[in-house]
Amino acid sequence: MSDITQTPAELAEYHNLVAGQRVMADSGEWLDSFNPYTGQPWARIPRCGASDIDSAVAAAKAAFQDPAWRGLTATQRGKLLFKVADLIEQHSDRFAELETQDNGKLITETTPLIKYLADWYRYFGGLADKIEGAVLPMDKPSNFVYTRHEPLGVIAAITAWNSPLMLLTWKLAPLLAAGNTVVIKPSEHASVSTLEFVELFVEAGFPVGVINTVTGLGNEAGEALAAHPDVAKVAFTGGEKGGKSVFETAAHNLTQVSLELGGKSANIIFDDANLDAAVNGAVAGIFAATGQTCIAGSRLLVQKSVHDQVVEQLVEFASAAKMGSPTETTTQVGPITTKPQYNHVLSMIEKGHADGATCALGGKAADSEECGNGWFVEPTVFTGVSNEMRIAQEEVFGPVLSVIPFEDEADAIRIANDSLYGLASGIWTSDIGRAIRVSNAMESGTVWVNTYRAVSFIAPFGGYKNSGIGRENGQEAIFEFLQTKTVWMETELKTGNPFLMK
Ligand code: TXE
Repeated sequence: MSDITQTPAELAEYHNLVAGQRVMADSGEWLDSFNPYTGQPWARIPRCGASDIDSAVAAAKAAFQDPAWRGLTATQRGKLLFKVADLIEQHSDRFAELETQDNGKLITETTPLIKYLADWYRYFGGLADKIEGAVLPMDKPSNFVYTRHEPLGVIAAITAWNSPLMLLTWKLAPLLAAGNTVVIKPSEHASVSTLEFVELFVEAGFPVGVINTVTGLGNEAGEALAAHPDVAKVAFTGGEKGGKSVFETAAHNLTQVSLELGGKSANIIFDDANLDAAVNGAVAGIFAATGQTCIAGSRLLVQKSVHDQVVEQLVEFASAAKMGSPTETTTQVGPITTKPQYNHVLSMIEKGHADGATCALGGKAADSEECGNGWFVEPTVFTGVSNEMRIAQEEVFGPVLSVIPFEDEADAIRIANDSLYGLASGIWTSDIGRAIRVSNAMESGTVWVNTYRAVSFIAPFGGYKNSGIGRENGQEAIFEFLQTKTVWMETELKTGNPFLMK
């Protein structure tokens, strides 16, 4: 990402949506958006600053108070979300192509993934009018007391580059169902799909100002948004560093936060597992999406008795993975999305070597003809990794696997939980008792048994420990964007001692 003010005419030009208008940055400045396969800029997006954020938040605040939105029933909000779902299905191929061009994720993954997002809008659209308060069985018989769940106000949705529309949807569907308005700040590395996506909400009939976007750098647009006093909550997906910064910034205004951060997930293969399925799951965990997922199973814990067999199968499988253009349907491993991330992945590989791990596969940048001018790193497997090494403790966010041997169940649990992170874990075993015991012992928000990298609108998702705060997906996700009001009514008017608590 380079910041530029003059742009060649052939770059596609995208604008933000603020108060129903398409706008550029007040400064007139732009940022290039790169295609990771060509290594070249293909579009440009506005580089917003504090004044742009002020306008977008003001629009969202006005919309929150406007009867055009505030006056809708939950059922009506739900129907708007159903329309969005239909529009997503109609246009999903377009968004899949945009996202693949902008962040290099395989078209074979973006195509079904974007279509699947429609289900999030149907699920939360349906949930909108099922959020019920309660009449409380009071201990004070003359009081009639009930609760209501009310929206928070303006939400700042700050998203990452690895799956822009999915990460956005995990926030947008519940927050809109709950009746909030939003200012979206997509990643500066992959904003384009979001800027087109919000058009669907305009077409579906969402009132002006309910959905706004601001593009720009994290330490400019992102920070100004998190610091804005009229933002009620920041819903963030990104790295630990950005997440901590948002948390600190938001604290000044006591703004609420939910954070979906990184991980160093343990994928554990026991010797009683179906090894073909387990190796398949290990590949899915680390080489799918070129390892650029928060749930990457980047630590593969393998029981010593099957270690060599697993490593052999794994290396054979991964070495056959086809790298190439993300738009080709036969490609299995695409480019790294950004140049800084590419450099980071290579630097982590250096740390693996320096700390004494054995490189069993890959271990360097890939520059074959199929890789074009893209930022490619070979699928990499380190063996002989101990859990203290930096490649076992720090998030790589790339196709780099650390294989760590273990003795027995207790040893596996100890190593798996010896991490600052706790987003997800995987367990491969055919022993049901072990599956339950180890699942219970995992310090992670998600545990997959005999599967990996599965998500759904129905299933809560979020991190233990440094992997985050709050939950996305599932019914509880809507409560991230609601606050409870308690209403007290006295049914027998009386006067008493006003100096005592009633
Ligand atoms: O993410 P950032 P980056 C991890 C991965 C990667 C690292 C950095 O390990 O190497 O994070 O990636 C905005 N105030 N993940 O730099 O910076 C930013 O503009 C407000 C994990 O791309 O966290 C973008 O919109 N906003 C991850 C968003 O935060 C700020 C996905 C995420 O950017 C900000 C991607 C600030 N101070 C990377 N700083 C996951 N959990 O899936 C940044 N932003």
